[in-house]
Amino acid sequence: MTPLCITCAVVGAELTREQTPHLPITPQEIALEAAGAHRAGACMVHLHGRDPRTGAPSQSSAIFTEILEELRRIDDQVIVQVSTGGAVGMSVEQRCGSLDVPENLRPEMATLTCGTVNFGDDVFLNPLPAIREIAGRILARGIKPEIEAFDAGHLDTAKHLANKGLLPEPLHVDFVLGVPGGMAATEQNLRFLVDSLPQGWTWCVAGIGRNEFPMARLAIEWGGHVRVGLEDNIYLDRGVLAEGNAPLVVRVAQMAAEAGRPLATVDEARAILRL
Ligand code: KMH
Ligand code: ZN
Repeated sequence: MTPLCITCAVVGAELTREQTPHLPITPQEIALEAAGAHRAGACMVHLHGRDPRTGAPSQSSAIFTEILEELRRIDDQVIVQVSTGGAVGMSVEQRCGSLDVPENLRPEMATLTCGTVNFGDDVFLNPLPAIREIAGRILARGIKPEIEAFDAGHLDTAKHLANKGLLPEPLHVDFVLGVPGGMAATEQNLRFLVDSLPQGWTWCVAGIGRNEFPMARLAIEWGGHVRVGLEDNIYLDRGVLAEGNAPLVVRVAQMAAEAGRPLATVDEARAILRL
């Protein structure tokens, strides 16, 4: 069985300290959470930035540089994937600040959302010209994109861009299911999406909120990969807050062990994801 790649989305853009006191905010806190997630079994971390004074989401290259400097000081192994989604309302220029870090800190992956989606009461805007622009910036830096698909049409857009030669195959896709306004986190929907993938593409699923562990279970059984983390879900059990990211990773690692699926090391993940 292919080893399981666990990605940990440690901070996100929307979560607040009012929702959970375990949210990391400063570059040091974010780096510590990322390293802890790696120790718990994740091979990759998905990173957003936060303004350390206010906690507001930030894609500033200075903040990403600080996070990555600190992370590399304590963990020089974990695969780094930066967000180019940022937060709703950010411009393409702002969102891509995460890509502009010194070369020695350059991430191996960056997200590329392939379509617009309602996002609660907001709209996460990703028109085609923006997708092409962000894709170009990711590829120009030799970074591998992870396609973020919040809906079925986003996968079709990724295929369209690949067919036009604007995205190199095989791609890696993260199905983000259960965002209010996006595609629901159901077994039927995930089956449809996985069956719609082109040959050789790899996939992972991020179930939002209470969908996190049920979706993880399906991915473990079906040979896909899993994203967990406070960005997507803050609860370990009903009403029980996860005391950081590591407990969420440990839960998925336990599920994988029960299913007889080994966890991917960072080197195995690099081979599986073709980094
Ligand atoms: N914060 C969401 C609006 C990504 O990281 O690429 C977008 C997001 C996707 O989190
Ligand atoms: Zn994100």
